[in-house]
Amino acid sequence: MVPRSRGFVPFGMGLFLYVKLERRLIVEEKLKELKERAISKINEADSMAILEKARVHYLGKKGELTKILRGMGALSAEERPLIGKIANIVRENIENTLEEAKKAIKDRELEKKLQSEAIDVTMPGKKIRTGRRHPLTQAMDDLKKIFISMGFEVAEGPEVETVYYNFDALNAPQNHPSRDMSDTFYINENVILRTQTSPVQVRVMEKTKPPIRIVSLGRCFRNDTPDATHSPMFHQIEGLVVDKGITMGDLKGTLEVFAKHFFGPDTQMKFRPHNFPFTEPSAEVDATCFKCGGTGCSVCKGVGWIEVLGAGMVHPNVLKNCGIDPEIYSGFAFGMGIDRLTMQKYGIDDIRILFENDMRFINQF
Ligand code: 2NL
Repeated sequence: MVPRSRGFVPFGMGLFLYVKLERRLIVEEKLKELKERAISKINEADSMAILEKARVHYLGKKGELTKILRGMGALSAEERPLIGKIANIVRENIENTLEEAKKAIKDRELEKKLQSEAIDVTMPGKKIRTGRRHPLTQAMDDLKKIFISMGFEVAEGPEVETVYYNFDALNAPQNHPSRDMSDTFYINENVILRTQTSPVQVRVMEKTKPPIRIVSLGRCFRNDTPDATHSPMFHQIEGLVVDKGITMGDLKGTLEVFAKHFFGPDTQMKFRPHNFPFTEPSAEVDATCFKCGGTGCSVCKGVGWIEVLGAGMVHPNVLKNCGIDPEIYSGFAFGMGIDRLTMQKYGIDDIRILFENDMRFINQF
């Protein structure tokens, strides 16, 4: 109860009380104003960074709320808890608003992210273009598999060869027509593009003690003018077996097993006498047509047989040239054109299309 004895203490107590009340109201007013400003600022914020800036500005150690509370020193001991309570409520209000704004911004950012990363599952997919093996590669893989299953190893050698490995070592006479410039690509007098895969076998025989059981496959080259049945580049597979006691019977048995695997289990074989410089005796080998089985069709031109390979017993001179004693060892060899077989198998009527890399062609296999 404040005594109001105006006459006794003019202005004294009344003014004092009024000023004190005024100070408290000013602090309260300031707190209220701060709260409103802070809340409206927070509600305007559209990023976490702006929110954090606002938090530091209003509630931080050097922030506006602290500044106002420092002014409380001028208040009396009864007033301070009251203002303290109000200040706490203001702080709580601002903090709650901050939390809500934070959550709203997070939600909005998540929504934005989800929208930008949304996948339209109804959009057409991108076509995956898978490659495929060229029909010649398929044929070579098939051939390798069959001969590997029979105990052969695959040997490789250079496509650029010497005249020695391609002709001399293989017992080709000096005047053999295949040596001619018009039949063979010469790099120089002694170096050529191999015309067969036999030089690979010569190289293996030179450095391997029998038993030898190898096949070699790959590109060969002849100076032919391209047409439907000739290409200056073509593919061969050759096989070679050298051991003690190898006979023509081993050759026939091996080729028969191969033919039944490659052309079908009912395939029959026919040996016709022939002549190669590197084998003696030599033979050309026909198989019953894989298409008609021997009754005659367009693939076998009505005869029921197709010529598939050349073969024979390795000429003693070839063994000698490779450092193998023909009195102790004997061997057989055979050679086959892969391109023609592939063409017959798939009904391809022009060899040149195998080497044009036209995807419309390759995609059919
Ligand atoms: C054919 C005929 C043949 C050989 C290749 C050969 C290899 C050596 C020794 C003896 Cl190292 N012979 N190979 C034998 C006979 C025939 O190929 O018409 N090929 C398409």
